[in-house]
Amino acid sequence: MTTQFEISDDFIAHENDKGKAWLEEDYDELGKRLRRRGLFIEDLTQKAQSFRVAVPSWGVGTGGTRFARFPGQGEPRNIHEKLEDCGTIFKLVRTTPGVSLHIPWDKPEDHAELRQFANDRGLHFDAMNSNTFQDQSGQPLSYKFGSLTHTDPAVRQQAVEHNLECIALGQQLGSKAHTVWIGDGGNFPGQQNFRQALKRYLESMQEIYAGLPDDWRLFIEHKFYEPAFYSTVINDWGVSYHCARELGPKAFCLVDLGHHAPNVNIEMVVARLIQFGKLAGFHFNDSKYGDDDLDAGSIKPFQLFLIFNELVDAELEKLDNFDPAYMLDQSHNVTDPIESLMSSANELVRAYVQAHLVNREALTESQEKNDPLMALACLKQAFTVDVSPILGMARQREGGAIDPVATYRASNYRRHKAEERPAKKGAAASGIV
Ligand code: PSV
Ligand code: MN
Repeated sequence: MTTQFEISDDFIAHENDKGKAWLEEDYDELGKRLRRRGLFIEDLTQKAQSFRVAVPSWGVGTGGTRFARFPGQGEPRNIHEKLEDCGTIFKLVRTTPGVSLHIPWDKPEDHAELRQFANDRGLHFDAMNSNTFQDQSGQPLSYKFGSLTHTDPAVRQQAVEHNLECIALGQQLGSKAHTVWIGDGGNFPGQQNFRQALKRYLESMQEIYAGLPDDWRLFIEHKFYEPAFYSTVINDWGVSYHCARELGPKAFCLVDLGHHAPNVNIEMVVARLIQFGKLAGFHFNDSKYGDDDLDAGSIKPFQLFLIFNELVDAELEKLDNFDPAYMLDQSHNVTDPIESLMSSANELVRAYVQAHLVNREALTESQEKNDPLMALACLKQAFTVDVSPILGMARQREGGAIDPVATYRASNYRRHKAEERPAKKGAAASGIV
C-alpha cells in the first residue's frame, strides 16, 4: 500500500506559530473581561478541552439531494478512507475522536483490522447505526413498505436480525450504543393502521433490546416526516419517550435537530427528556425548512446555545441518568465535508462554552421574581460573548490547529486525496442519503 498523505503535527505547529501571538493577546483580553463577571477563563478552556462530539462516517462524503449529487474531489471511497478523513478532522480540532458507523455502508471485512486502523489514528467507534430504510443488494425481502413495523412478520424479523448484527459488530469494534432510526410510515391516509404499526414497532424493538449487552444503550431516533410524507411511526419525542419507557432502562431518546416540525421549541424537548432521565443524545445539524442537514449553528445559533443552556444546567446539577452522546449528522452538498464537520464541531464547543457563561444565580433570581427582561438579558449576555480565543487556545493546547480550516486549506489535503483517490467511473458514493 502506498503511503497516504497526512497532515503532520509539525505542520500544524508551524501554522499555529503564525497566529499564536494574536491568540494570546485576545485570550488575555477576554480573560480580563470575563474576570469582571467572576469567571475564570482557565476553567472555561478546560471545559472546551474536555468537550467531545462524534463524527458520522457518512458525513465525510459529499451528500446530495433527491435532485442531484455533485461529487467532490478526493472523496473517500470506502470505510478506511472515511476513517482517514475522520482522523484528519480529529487531528485539527481535537474534539472528535469518536466515529459513528452506519451499517451496512461501513461493514468491514475484518473488524479487528478496522478497529486497529481507527485506534492508530486516535479514533474509536461511537454509536452504531442500522439501516432498514433502504434495500441492500441480495437482501431477500424489501423495506418498501416498512421494516420493524412491516405487516409481514418475515420482513420484521429480517430488520430485527439486521439490528442484532449491528450490535454484534459494534461489540467487536468497541462501541457502546446502537441508534435505530426507521423510515417506516405511510404516504396516504388510510395506508397504515397507526396503532398496529406502533405495536409492531415495540414488539420488534423488544427483540433488539433483548440482544443489547448490559453496558450498552439503545437510542431511538424520531423524525416527523420523510421518507414517509403523510405519517411516520416514530414521529416525535413523545412517541419516542413512550417507547423508551416501555423498552426499559437501557433505552433512550435521541434528538436529531432536523427532525421536528417547524418552530418546535427543541430546547424544551431537551429539558423534558433530561427531566425524565431519557435523553440519549443528539444528532447535531441545522435547518431552515425541514431535515436540511446543514452545518450546526449555521442557521439558528441562538437555538443551539439555548439547547446547550439546558445541557449545561443539567451538567452543573449533576443529574442522574444524564450522560448525553453527542454526534453530528449532516449532509454536505456544496462545501468540503471536512471543513463543514470541523466548523460544526467548533460551533458546538462554542455553544457549550457560552452556556457556561450564563450567570445561573441571576437567571434563577429573575425567574423567581418574574422578570422576563432580565432573564433574557442573562442568556443574551452569555450568548453575545465571542469565545473564539478560548476555542483556539483549547485546540492549541490539545495539539490541534488554532484555525483548523485555514490549516487544512494550507496543507492541500484535498488535492493530495484527489490524486490518491481517483473517482470510480459512474459510482455513486455509498451511504450518502
Ligand atoms: C435520518 O434522516 C437520519 O437523521 C438518521 O440518523 C439516519 O441514520 C441518517 O439520517 C442517514 O443519513
Ligand atoms: Mn439523524
